[in-house]
Amino acid sequence: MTDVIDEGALRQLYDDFAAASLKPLWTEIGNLQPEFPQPDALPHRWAWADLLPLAERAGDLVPVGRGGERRAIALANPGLGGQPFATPTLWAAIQYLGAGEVAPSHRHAQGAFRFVVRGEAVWTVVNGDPVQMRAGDLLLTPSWHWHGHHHVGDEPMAWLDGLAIPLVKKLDASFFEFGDDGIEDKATPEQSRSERLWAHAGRRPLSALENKPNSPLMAYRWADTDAALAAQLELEDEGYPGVYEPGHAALRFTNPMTGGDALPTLRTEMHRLRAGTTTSTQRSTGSAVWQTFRGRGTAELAGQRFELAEGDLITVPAWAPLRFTAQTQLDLFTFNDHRILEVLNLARGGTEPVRP
Ligand code: GTQ
Ligand code: FE2
Repeated sequence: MTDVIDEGALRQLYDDFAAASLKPLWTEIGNLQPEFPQPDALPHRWAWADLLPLAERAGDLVPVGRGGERRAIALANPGLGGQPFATPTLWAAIQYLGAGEVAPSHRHAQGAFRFVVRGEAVWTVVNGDPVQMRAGDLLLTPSWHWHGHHHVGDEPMAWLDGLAIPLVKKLDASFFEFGDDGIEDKATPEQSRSERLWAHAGRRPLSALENKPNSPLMAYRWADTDAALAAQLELEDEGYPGVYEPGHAALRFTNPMTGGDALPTLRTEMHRLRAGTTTSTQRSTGSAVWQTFRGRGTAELAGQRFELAEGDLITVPAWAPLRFTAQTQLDLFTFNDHRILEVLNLARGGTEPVRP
């Protein structure tokens, strides 16, 4: 290399790189290989009190049916350039169905779940199995399972949808197929067939011994989640181990066949804080969405404070330090992409201070 750089020749080199569809590393390295995660996604809060009236207006103005498929309104992270993505990998939406409405059956490569803040008037029919959606329940729609939703009550219902839509888009792995224009089975059983077979903790039916990536259990009921969280805090009161950290009960929704995550692309958890508890501060690679189910509190996220009331949602970008404080008993649902990071050996993080 010569000592004196020929600026004109250099500019010509860069122009020729561009003309040849090439780009040098040395001008981009800070963006491409930062010392620690530099997410575009921003910490952000969506208040349920803002989301619900907007969903209701969509209910009045926008029919639900074949083509648009769902009256689902996505959280669009303000750092992601207007894309309908809560984080670079996670789709989170409020979906709304009015009395008697039907969202037609379809299936897609993207795995999905529903989490219900309020109501019990909707059944989601998963591969022909009608599954009631009630407050506090987590309902699964694994990849390539047929699903449609039908409303059988008088009061409209809104709930949270989570899907790996952004991840599957980035991986160019999307497939989609329309099903019946209605749904296969409009029955409204108390229990789905999947629960009758699989909702018996620690007991797997001998008819199904093959491990599958998706949980065969489509509904994780609030009564069971509530009891599991309450037991952790009771044991803490009695001086026995089991809570996640002091005043903080937590559980993960798992595939009863494997004990691993209920869905391969989305980790789902429920947390309960006693009134007055402040959690440890944690951060990690990958991103997350949290929704308040019951109670009030505060999230401190990368130096910002967000007040949380019932139904409120926050997005947690990669490496952003997060801790919660509970004003009342605080029940929080969360989903994230950490399982993907684990599979790829990219998971890092923990309690602050975290060394990269
Ligand atoms: O309910 O099937 O929020 O397919 C996005 C895509 C919901 C659904 C969404 C979907 C669904
Ligand atoms: Fe769907």
